[in-house]
Amino acid sequence: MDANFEAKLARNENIEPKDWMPDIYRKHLIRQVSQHAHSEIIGMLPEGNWITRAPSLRAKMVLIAKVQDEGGHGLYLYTAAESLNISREELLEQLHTGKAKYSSIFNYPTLTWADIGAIGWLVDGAAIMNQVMLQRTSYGPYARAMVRICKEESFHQRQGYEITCKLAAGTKEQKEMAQDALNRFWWPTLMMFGPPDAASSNSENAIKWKIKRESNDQLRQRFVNQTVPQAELIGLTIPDKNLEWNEAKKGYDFSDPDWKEFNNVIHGNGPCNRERLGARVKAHENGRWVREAAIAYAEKRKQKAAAYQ
Ligand code: BYC
Repeated sequence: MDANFEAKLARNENIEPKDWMPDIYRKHLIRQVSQHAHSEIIGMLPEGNWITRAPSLRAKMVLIAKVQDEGGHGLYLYTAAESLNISREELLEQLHTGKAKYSSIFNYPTLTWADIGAIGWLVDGAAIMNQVMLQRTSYGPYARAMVRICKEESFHQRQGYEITCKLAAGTKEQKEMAQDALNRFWWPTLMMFGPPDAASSNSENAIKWKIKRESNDQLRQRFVNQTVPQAELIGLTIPDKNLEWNEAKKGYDFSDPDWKEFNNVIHGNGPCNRERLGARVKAHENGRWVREAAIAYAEKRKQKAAAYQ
């Protein structure tokens, strides 16, 4: 272990791409940052399904902007991952062959417009909870990418909460739709934070190297504490009979999600895993001519520039 690497971590300074770093630190980051990048672009799919069915022009414009932001987040994160000495092609190959994971949450279907509200409110809400700490992660390019991503995610969370508020204040059927979306997305959202600390194989190194600043359980607890009052304010009910304020810990007690279901989903057997990966591979194939044309154009410009020298 290089003393300079340890000293930088101890001083809370960022590790930069040209700095020496242990190979396991590099590999750990490639795994996490690429999983994060994949989540952003796979995350475009369930919401993208609703662009053509958004209930107003305003809702459509906002949703298009949000889905486009997710594409941008993917781009920053792939670039951060590439700075760890792995190519974009390799990263995408890992996604397309099922070798690399992406967030479990995107393997659930979006059945109604209320699900778009639930995704923004809960899923982006959970994503920010995790990503605020990642602004202080030890790897410089990842930390800097997170600053901009967090700003955009907070807009996403608000657009989702706005949709849910409107439905909750609407007709009886609209309120039921919002409640149904909350019932279906609550447990998968809690799973987004990863397995319980005791079962989190990567946490020890992640905390030691200041990649993660807080544990899966700490962030999950904070998310529950923040979200319960938001549900109560608009008359929706969190679907957990064991949910109860615990004055001693100044937080809610709540039930565990079904960790067996989580393990199934992250191993490729969730309700939409095959559909999502199929759509991604198809989009990649359909974009082949664009990539080839862009490379050919760049090559031509290089030749032209050389001719003038
Ligand atoms: N889904 O040791 P652990 C978003 C895997 S989306 C799938 O605790 P770690 C958005 C984990 O990879 C937000 N897999 O792992 C976009 C590991 O397997 P491997 C995406 C999961 O890394 C569009 C194993 O389980 N955010 O922003 O310490 C629209 C054991 O876990 C999950 C990120 O990716 C999961 N939920 O902690 C809307 C944030 N959880 O790799 C929103 C960056 C665990 O050893 N990532 N696994 O085979 C992280 O912060 C961490 O990687 C995690 C897991 C908290 C997710």
